[in-house]
Amino acid sequence: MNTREYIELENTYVANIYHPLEVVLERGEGVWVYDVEGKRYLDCLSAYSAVSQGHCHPRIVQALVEQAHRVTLTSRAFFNDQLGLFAKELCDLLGYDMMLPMNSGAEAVEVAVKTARKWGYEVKGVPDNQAEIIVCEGNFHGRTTTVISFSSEPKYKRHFGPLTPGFKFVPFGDKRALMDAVTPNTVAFLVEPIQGENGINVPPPGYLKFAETLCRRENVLLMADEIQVGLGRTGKMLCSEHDNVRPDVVILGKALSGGVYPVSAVLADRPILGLYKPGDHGSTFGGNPLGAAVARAALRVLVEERLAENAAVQGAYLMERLKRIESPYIKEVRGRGLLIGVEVTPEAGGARRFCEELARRGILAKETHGTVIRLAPPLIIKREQVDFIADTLEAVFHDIERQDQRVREPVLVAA
Ligand code: IF1
Repeated sequence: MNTREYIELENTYVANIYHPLEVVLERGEGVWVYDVEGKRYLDCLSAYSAVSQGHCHPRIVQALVEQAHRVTLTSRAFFNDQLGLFAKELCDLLGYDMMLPMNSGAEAVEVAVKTARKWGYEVKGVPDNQAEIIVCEGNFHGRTTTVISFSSEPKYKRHFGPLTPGFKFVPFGDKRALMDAVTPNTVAFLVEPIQGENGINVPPPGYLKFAETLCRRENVLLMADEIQVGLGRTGKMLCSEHDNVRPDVVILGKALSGGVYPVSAVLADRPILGLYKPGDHGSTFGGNPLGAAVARAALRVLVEERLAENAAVQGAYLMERLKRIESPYIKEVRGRGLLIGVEVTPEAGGARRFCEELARRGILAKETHGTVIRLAPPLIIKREQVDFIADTLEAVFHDIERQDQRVREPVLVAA
């Protein structure tokens, strides 16, 4: 089959929840992915930061295959020989007492919400069913019905009601609004250290530190959604580290498994996760030995290949190169480490057309919120590959400008 036939198949049998670029991928290796026509692309999306270790990393795939020949799923009605080791290695790496393993990011966010409420009632003494969680406008934390209940994006909520109550919105980065939103019933503040989906929005310096101090003073849990920005993506093991902040609750997913298997987790200290008793929560696949073995390998790769450090170095270099591109169509270049957004101006006609031209030239990038080209390549990326990204992006902007100029000029001549 060819590209068109694969696209027709997917459009016929799969619910239409995305607007993909018309590229059909069949193989991935490192920073490269290959389509069914044999064309090679540098993956600048990394499956939304899940494939930070690179596609099909041999050590992670090996862990998957070896474990798959031993046992894949036992349920947690019994212990298994991988989960405890994974939990200790993860907690030791990030400096927390305990973790609760799940599968998707949204499931881990749901656990964080349930944990904050449970802690609020059983420790803080909030009256039952009165718990409030503060979230930011422009947040993205997943697609389950409770999680979209606290989305500020109408499109994510429309026709999915009735929604879950108990959430308050504050503008992202606004210290005053955050302080004013806290009440005696506030149990948590849930925040992305950098907003990914909303356009790679970096908060003002000191905002997260302010939030941490406020939460400590008001006996509110600071919960950081590090699913996209964590695990080396922004140049630190956790994005919160940039602000020298230690959240009470850390939520992980995506690169926790290197994109090889769905693994997510919530980390916290014993006074919080120690509240759980048998039957309070559960999951068929949560904590399964296959995912645990894969995640152990994915974490080893992150640490031993010093991927956070590489993200810091290559990301700074890429940012510097992108900021030097002179184009009337570039409004702003922002981000941290290897999570970079190139926002285009209103005159540029949207980010999609740039992503389509980038794909034609062998760079896969995805637009977010219509005007931002998100660049998030695997953290293993090398200098010459970063130059390929920057060179190609510069050429695309200049070619599209010239093409638009030609379209405009004839009108001037005629007039
Ligand atoms: C989609 C976005 C990115 C996330 C953060 C939780 C989750 C995500 C900060 C939920 C997931 C994915 C989901 C996917 C596209 C992608 C995405 F544009 F939607 F927001 F990355 F920016 N917290 N993000 O980014 O994790 O349940 O998906 O494992 O839903 O379109 P999940």
